Amino acid sequence: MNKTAIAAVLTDIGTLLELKGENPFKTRAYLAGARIVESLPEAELTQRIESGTLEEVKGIGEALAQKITELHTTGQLGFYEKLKESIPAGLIEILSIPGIGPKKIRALNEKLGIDSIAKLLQAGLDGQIAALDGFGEKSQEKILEGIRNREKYGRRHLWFEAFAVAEPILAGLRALPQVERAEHAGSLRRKMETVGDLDFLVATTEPAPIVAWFVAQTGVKEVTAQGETKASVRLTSGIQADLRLVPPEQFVFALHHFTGSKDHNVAMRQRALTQGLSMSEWGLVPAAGEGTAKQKAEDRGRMTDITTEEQLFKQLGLAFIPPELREGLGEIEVAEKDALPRLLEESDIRGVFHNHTTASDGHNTLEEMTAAAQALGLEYLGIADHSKSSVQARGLTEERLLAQIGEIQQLNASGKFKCHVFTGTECDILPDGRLDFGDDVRAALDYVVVSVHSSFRQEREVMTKRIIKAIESPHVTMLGHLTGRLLLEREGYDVDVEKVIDAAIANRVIIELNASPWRLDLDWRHWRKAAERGLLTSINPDAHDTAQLELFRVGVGAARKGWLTKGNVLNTKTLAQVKQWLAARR
Ligand code: DGT
Ligand code: CA
Ligand code: CA
Ligand code: ZN
Repeated sequence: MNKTAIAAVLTDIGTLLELKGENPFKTRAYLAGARIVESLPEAELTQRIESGTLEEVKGIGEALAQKITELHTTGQLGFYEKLKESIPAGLIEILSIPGIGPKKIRALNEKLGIDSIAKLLQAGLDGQIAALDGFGEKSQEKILEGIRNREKYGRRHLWFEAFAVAEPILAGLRALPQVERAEHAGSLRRKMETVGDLDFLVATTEPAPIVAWFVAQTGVKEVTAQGETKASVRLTSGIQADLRLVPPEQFVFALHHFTGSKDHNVAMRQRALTQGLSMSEWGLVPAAGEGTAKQKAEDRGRMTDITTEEQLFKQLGLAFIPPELREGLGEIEVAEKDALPRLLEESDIRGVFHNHTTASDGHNTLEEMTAAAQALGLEYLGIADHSKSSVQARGLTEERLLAQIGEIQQLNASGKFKCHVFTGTECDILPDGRLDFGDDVRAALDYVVVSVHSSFRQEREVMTKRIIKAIESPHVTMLGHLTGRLLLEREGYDVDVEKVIDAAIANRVIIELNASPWRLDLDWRHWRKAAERGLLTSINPDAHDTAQLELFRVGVGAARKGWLTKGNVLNTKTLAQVKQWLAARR
């Protein structure tokens, strides 16, 4: 099990213990342990487990070290399984509803006997929840909305979490001697922000042992289908995974087909037909009733030469279409003219803005964050801790911010790190559109992110005006998470995105692409058009610890889906260029 999966289990244990009403210290130890595991480099974790030195890490005691080791080596944990069995399944299911945590579930269970989502819904509709001590009308509505959202979003998963589950499975497949080629397909390969199920595709002449491995691997909870050339399993993470096995000469056609999207596939088939070809997961063959027998034979000969997707697209007169663009949104027409953009790549990113430290709600200090950014090879790191109105996030007062500016200037001057640190803030946009810090304070910073963190339920017009007012203020560099959505959890605020984009372009303000896998905000669907109209973005990890700095990679995936190129993204500039750009903007 990799560190992300281990951290997820530890977090789960913390939550379940809280649900059982265990000692809060115990609960917190697991949550802290999860954060520590997440922040350790993967290689260090492995090395420490192998050498038995995990307990030397601050915050990891003997019991925790044993559990992490068991998870890492076996992919399972007896303690965790027993814990889950000891709690009614209905209560665990309620945990998946946003807006209701373990403490509240316990209270509802004790006072109203609620032990299932159905009973929870009924109690909410009857107004019983609102009447309880410590709940009220608002939290009842939040719970009901959570239940409705859960139905709406179904059982989808964040791309990032699905990817963490899929990577080791793909590696496992590739390590099997019978496997000639193996790839991810489906929405995971297309980097959709959420994923319904995992799709794996394998080229082989000997499928049986591969199917046997797939259904028996650690992490399989249930085998839902098993045949000679395909299998489906449900994993302990709740994710469903499909495996398909094809002969090597069919692989590229199957890979294209199962990568999708459906809309892209439909358009590709139509295009093939206009050329007298029938395209499917099996291959590309002359359409029935077209051409002479001789021609068909020749075509067939030609098709077997196709072993890569590049060749497949070329055969249909198209430039290679990267998987991220295969959404049936006009990519085929552009590929026909060989006019697809050269998409942004992870290696284009030279620094990251919008990151938090322990000064507000981050988990690592300024120096730790800088060291981590440098270790990632980044030339610069932009700090942006919260502003004073975000009290729950320990937002900085003017005085604390000025002190932080001094600290950062000192760090830069000390030459301790090659990575340059930019001073900044994530300044709250107050409900009336004014900013939490005044002009003079903002002017003292290298850059300013402005974000909405309160009064989410304002009317569309009020919210739109509020954000535009902030954009029009002096000393504002970029707008943070434009819609405030939390994927699979909460819709964004009601806001006229197009109008906000217009205002940003007019005022030369950047709209960030928040790379947090829970946000990916602004959504990729807006970017192609916005960038064409001149909007600049910045891929911002919004990191709250050192490990999250690397989330810029997830943002690059979303940017690629939005057809963005290096030129559309501020943080592809060199340090010298960024300094110049920021100076010119002030
Ligand atoms: P997901 O799993 O809901 O996030 O989305 P996908 O795109 O991974 O969909 P999935 O797993 O149902 O199927 C994988 C790909 O297989 C899909 O993107 C396109 C292809 N495919 C599946 N069913 C059909 C179909 O009925 N028609 C066509 N043209 N393609 C299909
Ligand atoms: Ca899928
Ligand atoms: Ca599937
Ligand atoms: Zn924020």
